[in-house]
Amino acid sequence: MNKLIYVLNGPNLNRLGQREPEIYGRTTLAEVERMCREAGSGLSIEFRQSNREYELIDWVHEAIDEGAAGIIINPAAFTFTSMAIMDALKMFPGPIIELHISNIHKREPIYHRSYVSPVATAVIAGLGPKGYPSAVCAMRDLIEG
Ligand code: DHK
Repeated sequence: MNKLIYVLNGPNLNRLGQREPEIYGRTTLAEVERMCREAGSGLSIEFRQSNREYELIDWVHEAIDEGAAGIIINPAAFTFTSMAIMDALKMFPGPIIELHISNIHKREPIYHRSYVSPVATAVIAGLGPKGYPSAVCAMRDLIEG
């Protein structure tokens, strides 16, 4: 049975490609999903996006209940606001990769303190949309050792 990983995306990422292209690029979320599935051949990938905080929390719980091997999460703006998402991720037994398209540490101070980084195995930021397939490859190494 293929190892299962969840790729979760937070608010406004459904607008990827149109939204602030100077920061996030012109690649759409559908294209990002395609890149993840290519990089993740041999893995089962659940690729989701929501603008609702509770839905992202429910999907972390689902990943726990489904025995997922790993979670890749771009919490977007919830990165800097959500203790609830942090608490949900704390319960996940496998590796967690926090992902940002932009280098949040190079941006305004409001983007510098992440609630997710303290519970993440690793953080990828600033590689643009290509950060997603990189995260999938890194996750494969973490779960296949
Ligand atoms: C995406 C967002 O929506 C912002 O709120 C974050 C993140 C950065 C990204 O770079 O992927 O700050």
